[in-house]
Amino acid sequence: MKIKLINPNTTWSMTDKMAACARQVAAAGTEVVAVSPAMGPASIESHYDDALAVPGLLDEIRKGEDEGCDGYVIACFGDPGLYAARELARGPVVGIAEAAMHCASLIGTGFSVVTTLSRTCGMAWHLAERYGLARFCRNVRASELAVLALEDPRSDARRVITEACRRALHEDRSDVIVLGCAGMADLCAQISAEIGAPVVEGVTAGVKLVESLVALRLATSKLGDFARPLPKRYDGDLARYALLPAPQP
Ligand code: 5HY
Repeated sequence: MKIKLINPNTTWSMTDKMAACARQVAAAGTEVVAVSPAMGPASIESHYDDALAVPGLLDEIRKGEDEGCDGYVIACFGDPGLYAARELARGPVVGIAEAAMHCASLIGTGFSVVTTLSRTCGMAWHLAERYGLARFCRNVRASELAVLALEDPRSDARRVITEACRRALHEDRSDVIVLGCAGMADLCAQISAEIGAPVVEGVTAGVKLVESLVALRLATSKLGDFARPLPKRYDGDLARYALLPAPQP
């Protein structure tokens, strides 16, 4: 099977890092294709960034449909464009926040999210609510590292994030940690070993969830909200997003 891992920000070093993590857990028969869009924000740390990441993300979904991708992972902890992507894609589409939070809810009584800047904490709480997992979410903590600081060896990111995870276990009554950024994917195993608790990150969780859904021959239902968008005119720079009617089966 072919799973497309889409990093919605345009920082390819982060895309390559998360692709390596994804390929470590992918099954032998699973090809992971990892991309960043040709346009969009270099990092996603606000609602503005989140909105501007979506057109480029949807371009990658549309290309994936032509490339025969079986499923998709949206590798940004805000799960930008998740529902729009589900309308376009035939196969399953999973966001990394959704994947990580669901997995964390299966292995503990409560999780803390450790994310980047404080201003992104509200989004994490919103997603826990949206996915029906707020009762498992004990807290959302910011490391106060900017997303791109995770790409800078001088940021001491692993130590800063590990300390935030340790505090979360002691202060939040959490027994599982969720890493709140795709750029933290490579830190997961080391942090888990250092704090002595399960640490879930959404890139690998997302790949295995999509793999399982495809193996179960489960795809997004097109009977309700996730039906293909209606053909219509889009004006200005968005004109190229007009969709042809779905090919008849
Ligand atoms: C992410 N931003 O996973 C999110 C993390 C965040 O560019 N990739 C990003 O801070 O929301």
